[in-house]
Amino acid sequence: MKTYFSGINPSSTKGLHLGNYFGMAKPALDFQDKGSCIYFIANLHTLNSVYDPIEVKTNTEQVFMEFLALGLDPTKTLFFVQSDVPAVPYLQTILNNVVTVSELKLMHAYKDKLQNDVAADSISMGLFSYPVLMAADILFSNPDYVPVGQDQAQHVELAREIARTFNNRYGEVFKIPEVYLTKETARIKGTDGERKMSKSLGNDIPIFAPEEVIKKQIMSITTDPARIHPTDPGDPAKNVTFEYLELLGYDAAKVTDMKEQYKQGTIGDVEIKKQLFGHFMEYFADVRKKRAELDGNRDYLHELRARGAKQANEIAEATLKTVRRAVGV
Ligand code: AQP
Repeated sequence: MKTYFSGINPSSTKGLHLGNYFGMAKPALDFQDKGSCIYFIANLHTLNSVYDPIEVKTNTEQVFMEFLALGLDPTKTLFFVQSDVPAVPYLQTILNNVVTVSELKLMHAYKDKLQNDVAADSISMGLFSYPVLMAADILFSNPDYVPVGQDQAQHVELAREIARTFNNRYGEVFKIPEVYLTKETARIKGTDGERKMSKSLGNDIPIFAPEEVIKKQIMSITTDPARIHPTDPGDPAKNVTFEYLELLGYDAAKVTDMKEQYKQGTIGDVEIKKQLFGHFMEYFADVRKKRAELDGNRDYLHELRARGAKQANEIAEATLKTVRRAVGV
């Protein structure tokens, strides 16, 4: 049976967005019936961007609930919180020695910061070395596949490289995991219609936010800039609203019809966005309800978290024992 491993960084108070859902959560959750799954909340990674302890704690609990609401089945899947498993950062300390600074300088999280005019010397070690922590996250459970969105594929590649280097130096310890990308949904565009949907860019549509927040985000979607009036002909390819409607399985004939009207200038952007908003709320109605129910059941969540921690610790400690023996500590 194949093993699947993935996680999410609870770095925003807004929680999971449409990009996280189609890029990672949905494909990852679909594997629950096909193999053995290990999914986690990467709250140690959050520390490289969120400095308010209350926010870190609240976000962690929130995303934990959201994953469950989206369909994570704890009877099938090992589900845990990263900070509950200290063997993982211990493993990172060891893996730091099988990766070079020049390899880390090629990682997009670091390069993105530099592109945003942040001075290299002011970037924290946490951010710079987070791909090594991610390698430790992945490698401790020796998974076969890591389902992620396109932006994280490079980090999985690095984890593979780290595992290869480690194995060459110390003998076969780690399985080399494969990245799993769902081609059509690996990079969901943000509401600006260009960049990747991201919590930090503010171009996201959060799934569990209050209705008015979701509505505001949808109504702010950038559409064909050449179209000033609803009666101007527009280019559907320049309006990401249509992509979202298709992604969310909106009636295909209606989408085709709306695109035609868009080209002819017989439908307004507001009308299309209203359709998307209504459909979005309908599509996620059940999971939003489930999330609210889970929120009222804190004892169950604590019990689940403790159970996941126990199982993940057993696996991580066994791997760490092998790794420590291999390196001689
Ligand atoms: N727009 C996206 N399209 C497809 N997949 C995406 N993912 C994120 N955005 C998209 C995938 O979701 C998983 C969890 O992501 P994460 O939150 O841990 O980290 P991220 O990729 O850095 O997500 P954000 O929203 O862009 O966060 P910030 O702004 O904090 O950096 C990953 O598998 C990711 O690929």
